[in-house]
Amino acid sequence: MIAHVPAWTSVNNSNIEEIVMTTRKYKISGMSCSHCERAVRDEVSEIPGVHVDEVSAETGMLTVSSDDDIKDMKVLEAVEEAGYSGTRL
Ligand SMILES: [Cu+2]
Repeated sequence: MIAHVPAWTSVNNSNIEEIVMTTRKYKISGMSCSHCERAVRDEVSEIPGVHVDEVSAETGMLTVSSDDDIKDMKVLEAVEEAGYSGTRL
């Protein structure tokens, strides 16, 4: 298990509004190497407001976060666009 420190932990210094992050995990099948990870990362990163925290061919896990709603359909469509299939965990 790789410990992951979210990118936003050091970002929020504002007292004006609290930023609530949503994190979702997906299981992706078919990824076998770093090129697969890159393909998934690139496609999912194109979804406005969605940040890819982690994608691993080894575990088949995709973790994304957003300060807005995350639409599973959009994420899974992007995964399919990259050539893989995924399910929400
Ligand atoms: Cu590959």
